Amino acid sequence: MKCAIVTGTSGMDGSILADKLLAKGYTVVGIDRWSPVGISPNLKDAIKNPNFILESGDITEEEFMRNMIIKYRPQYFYNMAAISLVPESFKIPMTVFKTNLLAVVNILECIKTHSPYTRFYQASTSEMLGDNTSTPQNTDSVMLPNSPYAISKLAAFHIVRAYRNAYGLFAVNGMLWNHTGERRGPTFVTRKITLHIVKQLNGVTTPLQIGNMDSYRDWGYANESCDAMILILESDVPDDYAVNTGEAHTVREFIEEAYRCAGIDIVWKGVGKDEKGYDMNGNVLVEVNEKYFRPVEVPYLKGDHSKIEKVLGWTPKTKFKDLVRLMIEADLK
Ligand code: F7E
Repeated sequence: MKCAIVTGTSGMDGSILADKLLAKGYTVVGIDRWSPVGISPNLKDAIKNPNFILESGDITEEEFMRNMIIKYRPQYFYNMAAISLVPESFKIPMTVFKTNLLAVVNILECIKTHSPYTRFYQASTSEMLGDNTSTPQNTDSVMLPNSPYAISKLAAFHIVRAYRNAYGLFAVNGMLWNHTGERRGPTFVTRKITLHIVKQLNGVTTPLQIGNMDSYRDWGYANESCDAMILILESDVPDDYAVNTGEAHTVREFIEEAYRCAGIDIVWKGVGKDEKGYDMNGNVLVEVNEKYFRPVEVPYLKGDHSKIEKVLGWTPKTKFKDLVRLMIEADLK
């Protein structure tokens, strides 16, 4: 029976991957830190499956990870665990480098020494592009990372390539542009918006507090992004791929579309930190709050997925408006 280790298994991508791999008949070893609030609702289906094994531990613990690799010697290893909230990375940069980079080096070392046939997938990110606003972007674009998160991920990207080239490991990077869906964590902007709108529909009167609305993101549907990850790790030749939709929209557009799905047209008034979004009756629904501005911003992300389309046959299917709608509908439920 095929076995896959998935770190960060409680998160959006980790849990979707677990579900998809279990559906393919694999044994899935999900690794995540122990949580005082118990098992994540994202794992509600996986946990019922006898082929799912939940191991609690921290990927920064070298010996724990070595033991996991020796114990299971999996065919596949998906490294989805990371400190992934960009503004947070400015507050705890040392922890970010430990988790997003040093843990990757340790896992690769363990695979090289104890299980060289394990295929390793690294969750890489468009955030590495940073200040590079030329589009469309892919894995060959100039990387100008501008946050501890992005810098740690770029170093990890290169260490994966180096281990592939130096030791012949099947170690690959899936560079994903923003992706979201029903399981997105509530601190990321898309889910923060949809959850707040649903609260407002249920009577909450506090406005949505938002930061910079003018950055562009290329948002794909996480369910489809995870299909791409599996294709990348199960392909014939190890290589790095860019996964995105090739369309960019602003945070402002996401807000407008999400309210539209809830039957509300937003009217903007004011500028900069004084800007507010109103409904047709003059009620304030959205308010800019400087607290959510970042020390530096990644202004424009729009990807090129022609390589994965050509080599592995992956294409994005869910369009921006449908993605926003499915998130609102899921949160309404
Ligand atoms: O921000 C702006 C914010 O936190 C998107 C992670 O998965 O994708 C994600 O990184 C944009 C930024 O995602 C708020 O300034 C405005 O311009 O949802 P986000 P992100 O930083 O793009 C990449 C590919 C990753 O790899 C990351 O791990 O929205 N924004 N107001 C806000 N963002 C947040 N979080 N909260 C706000 O209130």
